[in-house]
Amino acid sequence: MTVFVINGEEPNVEGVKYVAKLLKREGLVNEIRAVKLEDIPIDYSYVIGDHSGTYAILERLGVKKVLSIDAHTDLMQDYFDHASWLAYALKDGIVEKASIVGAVLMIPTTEKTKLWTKGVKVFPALPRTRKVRGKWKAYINLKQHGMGRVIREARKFLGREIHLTIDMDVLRPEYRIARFQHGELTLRELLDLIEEIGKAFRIVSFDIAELSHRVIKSKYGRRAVVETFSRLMEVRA
Ligand SMILES: [Mn+2]
Repeated sequence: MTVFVINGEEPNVEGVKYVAKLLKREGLVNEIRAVKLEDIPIDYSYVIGDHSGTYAILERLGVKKVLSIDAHTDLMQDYFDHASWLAYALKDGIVEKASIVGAVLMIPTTEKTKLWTKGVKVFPALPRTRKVRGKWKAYINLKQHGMGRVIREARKFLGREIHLTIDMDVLRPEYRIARFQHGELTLRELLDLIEEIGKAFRIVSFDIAELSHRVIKSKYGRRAVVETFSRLMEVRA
């Protein structure tokens, strides 16, 4: 049964509550099971507000490999929030390996911390480079290398069983779902990506994150959330 995690600031809380009703109306969930961050039950599908909620879900599930589809890498290290939860999860040993697909921001350009080179592989949406042993190297990215190559590389790195987390801000700005900066993917691309991930991996559990009040007034956003959730339910193990 899908769990709706009521977390984050007021705009996120509003977003999750709205999406819960939306998915019920669409017949995609039978009842609304809403919980607070401290009461997360073991399940396989979650809808959450602030992306930092994924930390609590992973801690609860004990899944150590994560595939994150996100416009941001969420690898900041200043304080715990939606922009740093993955770095904290890696540091705290909640997550062993993570791959981020579709990032446009916060992409590391140097190998200063071992965390990024050992535990993380980033596959940006667009061409990007980083410095490896004094030389600039290109990241494998969606635009130049394609979805198939990116998924193969992620699969090699993570193994077969994963938790899949989707930050809805990975979609282009016109979808207006998340509070902060959106990324580069169209809904079509996101749905194809989910489809291909479903073939290559066993998705043990998943979550959809960074919903906010903006989705209430966004026709494209509502449609994107409904279709993304429904596709995830189809491809899940
Ligand atoms: Mn995120």
